Amino acid sequence: MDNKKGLLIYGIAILLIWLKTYVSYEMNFNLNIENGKQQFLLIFNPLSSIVLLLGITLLFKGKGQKVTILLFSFMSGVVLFSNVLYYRFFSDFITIPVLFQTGNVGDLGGSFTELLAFSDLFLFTDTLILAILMLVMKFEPLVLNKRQIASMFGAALILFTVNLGIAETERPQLLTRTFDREMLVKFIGLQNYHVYDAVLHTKTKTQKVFASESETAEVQNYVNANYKAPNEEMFGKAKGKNVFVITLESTQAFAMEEKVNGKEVTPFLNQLKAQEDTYYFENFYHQTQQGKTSDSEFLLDNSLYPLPGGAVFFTHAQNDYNATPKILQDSGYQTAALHANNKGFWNRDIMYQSLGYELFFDETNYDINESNSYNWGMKDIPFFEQSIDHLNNMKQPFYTKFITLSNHHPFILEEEDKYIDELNTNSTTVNRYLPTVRYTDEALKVFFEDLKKAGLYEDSLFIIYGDHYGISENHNKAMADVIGTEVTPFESTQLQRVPMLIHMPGEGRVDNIDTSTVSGQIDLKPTILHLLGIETKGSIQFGEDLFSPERDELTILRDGRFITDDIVYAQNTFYWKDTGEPIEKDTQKWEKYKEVANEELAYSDQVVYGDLLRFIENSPFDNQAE
Ligand code: GP9
Ligand code: MN
Repeated sequence: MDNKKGLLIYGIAILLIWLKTYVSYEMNFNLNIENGKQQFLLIFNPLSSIVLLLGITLLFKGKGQKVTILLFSFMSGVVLFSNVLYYRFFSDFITIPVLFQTGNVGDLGGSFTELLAFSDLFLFTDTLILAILMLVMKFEPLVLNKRQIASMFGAALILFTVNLGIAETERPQLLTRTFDREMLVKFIGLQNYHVYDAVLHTKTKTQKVFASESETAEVQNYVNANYKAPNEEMFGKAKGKNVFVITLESTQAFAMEEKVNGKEVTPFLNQLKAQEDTYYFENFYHQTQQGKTSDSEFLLDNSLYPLPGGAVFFTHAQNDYNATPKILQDSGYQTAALHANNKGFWNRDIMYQSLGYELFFDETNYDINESNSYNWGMKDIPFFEQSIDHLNNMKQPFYTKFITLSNHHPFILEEEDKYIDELNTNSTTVNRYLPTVRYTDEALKVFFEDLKKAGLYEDSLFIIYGDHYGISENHNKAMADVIGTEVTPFESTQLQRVPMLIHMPGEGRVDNIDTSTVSGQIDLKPTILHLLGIETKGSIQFGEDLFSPERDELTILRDGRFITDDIVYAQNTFYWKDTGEPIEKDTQKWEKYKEVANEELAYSDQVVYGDLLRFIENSPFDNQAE
């Protein structure tokens, strides 16, 4: 039988759907194409899914083939159309969970007709053209043998592999890290993104189905046994105060000790640290994994560990949480997150709702232009300056979280923002790092001055901490020059310390507080709540109040490394903390901590995977902070 006409129709179908998808990307979404490779990916990415879908139509014979070709072309229009509408309203792409979330898509209802545009008809023209062509050309369904059909699927797989391969050169670990919907759509295409989202969603759902209430009791027993009572003098010390949590992008603690040509890298933080009304915790570690900033936010607000792989902000945003902002909202606080970036990044727009942030000031709430943005976007100084207006409009007391951005890899600055010189090692990343840290330090200084002017400084609690490392292990050689010693697994672990300051203007110092306690981001939630006079006993959390006199000197990093007051455990080796030397014998004393660390991480993962907090009906915090 002559397949020519049929093949022609298939060819036209591929071209039309491809063209429609690409034109729609350009017309309807703001995908921030940064270079030629990204442009190529955008053009190329619809192809693999189109070939796959049309491959499926080949499994049908006769009329069925005709119908499925038209159906798939129409369905691809529906997928595009739904996303276009959603995007016009939310500037984001649809995820499966939001489809079931009434508060989100439900909002669309009223303005549905207003969101329609005449040009949307274009999304269905390919179906119309194909239908007409089939009639006019008297389309004869293709009759192919199994091998030919299989090769169509093979082609789809090859196309996708090539697509992903190129995308990974642009952003490594694109699928495992899952950080940004916009990036996923831009790099692997809208249809593939939906498949990816569906797989992720199904995996999460299945794990949840098998979780039970009895597991919750087990975890509850574990955390109850580890609960540490607050320091009596610190409990409630910040009651009723406004809270400012400031996340310092990529800032490691070592930077605070550095000087470049005689100039401090963090003069403002250093001066703040030296004040009577500031507590500086010098052995405070970040505990983030692939979710980077979002992992630090997860630790901060939940006192749960982030996940060993992927970003929990993406994978488990639908869980029930008993997060700090939610607890504080229940206690009469207004809560807000402020971050001048795309709100879908790290799935923040969705996750923040689960965590109880009433407001999210994202890039659309800031006046961002060429003169006040560089590198990743809005610079920290204008970000803080413009945040004052938002704060002025908030109801007090408030809980606010600020996420800075300027000190982000690749650490580039405009000339006017360089307060100190670059270093001179063999790594440009390391060389540029300290001047960008210095810039953010300046931004903090400006922020504090502005807060004073706005009358928002005095009656406040400030929590300032670094989110994660800025310099990865790839730069160990250059880092050895900076810290003056070889970066062994021990040193590398110690480099995971990030700044951590608690500042309460005008509050005198409480004696006998051990600020050298081994600690981490997991400890933030009970610390903050206790300072605000809210008891956390009985709640599921893995951290311990930083001020508690009963603290265990053990901090567990997400990858299984741990630190006590005497030792560091990294790469299967115990190291003495004071000398950094490996401990050669008599390590039994420390072995048990390996199990403790694994047990604790496993319990925390169980809470997240099983969505166990949904089994706890009444938050133990209800109505506590009068
Ligand atoms: C993006 C910012 C940086 O909004 O928080 O994220 P990171 O790459 O550090 O995780
Ligand atoms: Mn970060």
